Amino acid sequence: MINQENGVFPAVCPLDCPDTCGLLLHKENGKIVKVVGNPDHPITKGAICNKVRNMTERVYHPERLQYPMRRVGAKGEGKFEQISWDEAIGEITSKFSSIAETYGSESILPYSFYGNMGILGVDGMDRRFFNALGASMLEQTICNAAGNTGWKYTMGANQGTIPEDTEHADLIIVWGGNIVSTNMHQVVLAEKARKKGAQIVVIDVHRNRTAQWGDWFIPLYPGTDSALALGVMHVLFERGMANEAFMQKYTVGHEALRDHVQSYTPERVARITGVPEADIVKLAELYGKANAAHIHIGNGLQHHDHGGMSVRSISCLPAITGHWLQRGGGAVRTNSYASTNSNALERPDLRHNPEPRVVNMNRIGEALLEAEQPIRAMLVYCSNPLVVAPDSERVERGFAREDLFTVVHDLFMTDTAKYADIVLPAKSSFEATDLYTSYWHQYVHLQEPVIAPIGESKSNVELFSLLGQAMGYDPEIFGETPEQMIEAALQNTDNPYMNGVTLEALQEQRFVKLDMTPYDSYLDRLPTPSGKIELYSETMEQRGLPPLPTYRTSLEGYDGERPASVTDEYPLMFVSPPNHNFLNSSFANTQKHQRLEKMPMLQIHPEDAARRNVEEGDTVLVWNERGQIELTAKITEAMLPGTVISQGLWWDGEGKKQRVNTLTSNRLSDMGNGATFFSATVEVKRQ
Ligand SMILES: Nc1nc2c(c(=O)[nH]1)N[C@H]1C(S)=C(S)[C@@H](COP(=O)(O)OP(=O)(O)OC[C@H]3O[C@@H](n4cnc5c(=O)[nH]c(N)nc54)[C@H](O)[C@@H]3O)O[C@H]1N2
Ligand SMILES: Nc1nc2c(c(=O)[nH]1)N[C@H]1C(S)=C(S)[C@@H](COP(=O)(O)OP(=O)(O)OC[C@H]3O[C@@H](n4cnc5c(=O)[nH]c(N)nc54)[C@H](O)[C@@H]3O)O[C@H]1N2
Ligand code: SF4
Ligand SMILES: [Mo]
Repeated sequence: MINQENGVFPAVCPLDCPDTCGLLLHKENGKIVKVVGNPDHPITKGAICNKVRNMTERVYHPERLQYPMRRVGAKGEGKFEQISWDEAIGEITSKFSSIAETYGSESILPYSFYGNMGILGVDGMDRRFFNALGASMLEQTICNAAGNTGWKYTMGANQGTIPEDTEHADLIIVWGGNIVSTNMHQVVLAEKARKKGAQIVVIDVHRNRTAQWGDWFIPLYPGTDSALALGVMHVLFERGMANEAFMQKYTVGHEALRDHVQSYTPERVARITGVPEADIVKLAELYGKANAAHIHIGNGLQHHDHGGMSVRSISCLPAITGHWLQRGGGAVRTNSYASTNSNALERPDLRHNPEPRVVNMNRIGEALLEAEQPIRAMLVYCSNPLVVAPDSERVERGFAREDLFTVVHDLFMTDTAKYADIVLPAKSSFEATDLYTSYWHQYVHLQEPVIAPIGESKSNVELFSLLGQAMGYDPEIFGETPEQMIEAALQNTDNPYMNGVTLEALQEQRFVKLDMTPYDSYLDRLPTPSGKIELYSETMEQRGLPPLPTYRTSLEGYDGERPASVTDEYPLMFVSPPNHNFLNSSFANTQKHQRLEKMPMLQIHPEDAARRNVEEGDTVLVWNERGQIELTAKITEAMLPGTVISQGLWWDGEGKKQRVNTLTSNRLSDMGNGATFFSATVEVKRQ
């Protein structure tokens, strides 16, 4: 493909998005001129989002990094000089070696996430390198750790309704997810259900694009979802809408749950959530009377102090009504039916220190500034921590440490890369070979290079192969080709869903469907300790968590029951979810995507604005004890009074202070050591 100047070539979207679309790249004179959805892909069906339709803006952006560079200015200043790959690899390996020798290998830390979802590059050759080096390990819990852990207490594994079935649902509840922007093919499937009469309910803290599309929007206070779920359960039990036969056969703990939810009366739940009593009853009636209700549990509601419990509570609902038994009924948080052989890919056996120090990625600022055993070197790839990690002022102070040796591998000079000692240019996914699974649908994809690398850029696999070989590690392990790695990844996975997914099949078909045979008996052998849906979880009890779904307030500094009563100093709840045209902080530097989002804004309720003399379009200062940013006020009744919203992970850019994570906390969630981005409080004033 790479050598063909013209034609249409298969590809896969590499972004951290559940849809993992099949793409077709149109090439003219050796350049990609158009990116479209593959019409033959059963989920994509030819439709892709605006972000990726404009992917050529990113791939051929004039500011793409072309060659390795060494810092010549101060950290953060962004001044670099060109060096060769040989020099870069030599400098990195000699620094890493001397740091490991003097201070121990665990003073070196990788920092990565899923800027490119290719498994070989982020869960493959990179891991081999850090394992062989004996580096500290990064706990990668910035995205969905809290909610996934909460779900697993109830259901055992991150497996729920399969996407295609949801078109058969007669009620779809989108709970804390902005699927119009973040999971567009679920919207397509829900539209099919809607044509057959399904109703769409959206439960969110603001009237996002999805709420505007749905039939009924229920706004609530941030972090109060457990209370709402418990209120619904109260009504279901009280009005005889619980499915006794289902609960007997498939669940444990339903008697205890029935007693427990008696105290969550609609009156009490209304006070906690801001949802009127009548609406709580109406929601429960809708849910209880539906035949096949599907709940899409988004990522947003779990970015809270008690986000794990929110997902845990909601995941109990379909077990009370038995919607699981109907096609399309049930719920989904994320789907991990696919898996690969991680031992073969990551080679944990290469470690001399099998239990290394673990650093939580949400606390990277604190770790850099305060770790007892200082972090002396970092290699950042597929992530932009200065923008995406919480408490970003602290992260920035950490990266500014003069005695820290930092390498950043990226396509662009991000806010993070400006703090690097060595910056390395990364290939885009269309320039490399890699393997992609989806965390929502059932197709596994292969990407092979469609265009030649831009400048001297290298893929993650190439970078870590070079580093491993320069360190003198086993040339067989560090010399493996991507194809050899894929074969290893697909062998002995012990996962029956992976039957038939082979390199040959992928090379021939580009994407291969999982073998979904085991899904038919999914409910009969859940991987929970009891083998059933656990409404009461002894594991949670043993871990000091409430064994039954229980509401706890999510607001910083406040331990009462009513979230509207936040502190006097910071009275507004601040929620900062992603926007439509960026993918986390990716695309925040492409002009086309920027223009579509206009500018970083603060959505504020008219009551809260009036109290502060804030008018539409004003520049406002938003601050708390962690720092301050400037945003443009947008006055709207999209949320309940007391909540303010800023969408999108903008970079700071020239002289601007606009990163929302300046204001977010690095506290960890109740479960899974996850991020608590949306449990922040702030004050606002006119500039
Ligand atoms: N366009 C676009 N698509 C993306 C991304 C992107 O940045 N842009 N990011 C990708 C990634 S990495 C992820 S994890 C997913 C995330 O996508 P989603 O699962 O949709 O999650 P979020 O967009 O983080 O949040 C969804 C909604 O939850 C709301 N919310 C916040 N707090 C609460 C709460 O306490 N209760 C309730 N009910 N709602 C709450 C937010 O306001 C937001 O409207 O999207 C992926 N897709
Ligand atoms: N306030 C707030 N903060 C959030 C969120 C939120 O909703 N609100 N969302 C959180 C969530 S859910 C997530 S998942 C995280 C996401 O955080 P990140 O995973 O850090 O996501 P991105 O901002 O997209 O940064 C990815 C970087 O990888 C680079 N990259 C892309 N491809 C490659 C490659 O092949 N090789 C290398 N070396 N680099 C590559 C991109 O250019 C980009 O700079 O952010 C979290 N932060
Ligand atoms: S970002 Fe999501 S919706 Fe857009 S092309 Fe990629 S996988 Fe598809
Ligand atoms: Mo995420």
